[in-house]
Amino acid sequence: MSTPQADCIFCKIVAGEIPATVVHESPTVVAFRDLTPQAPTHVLVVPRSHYANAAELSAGEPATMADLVDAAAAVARDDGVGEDYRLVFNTGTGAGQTVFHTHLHVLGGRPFTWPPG
Ligand code: IU
Repeated sequence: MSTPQADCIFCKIVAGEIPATVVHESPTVVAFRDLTPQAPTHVLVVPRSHYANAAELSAGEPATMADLVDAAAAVARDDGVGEDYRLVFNTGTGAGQTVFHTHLHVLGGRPFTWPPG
């Protein structure tokens, strides 16, 4: 679904109905700081349209998926972590997804290990 969902918190942030610290905007995406940061830079890049996860966005609006990645790179550059950052899409509750509006985590500003937890 690409229409706003009444019960979706990220749709409300995109609409400006819930406050967020927005760091980047374009006609297709909004980026804002995560409320519970897991790194010095922790920003969520979301499409303005509602899709439940990365695969649904890619199928429905492939160009916007590229916009998400481009916005993430701009956010990392603007935060001064542009050489070393991690991009994450959690998909499904078993993988840690808690908000079912596609969001790309941009994490940076500290070392990261692999495999992730
Ligand atoms: P997840 O991949 O679905 O687990 O990520 C959801 C993220 O959204 C998580 O890091 C939360 O801290 C973050 N978040 C937020 O920044 N603002 C909110 O109002 C809510 C969740 I709800």
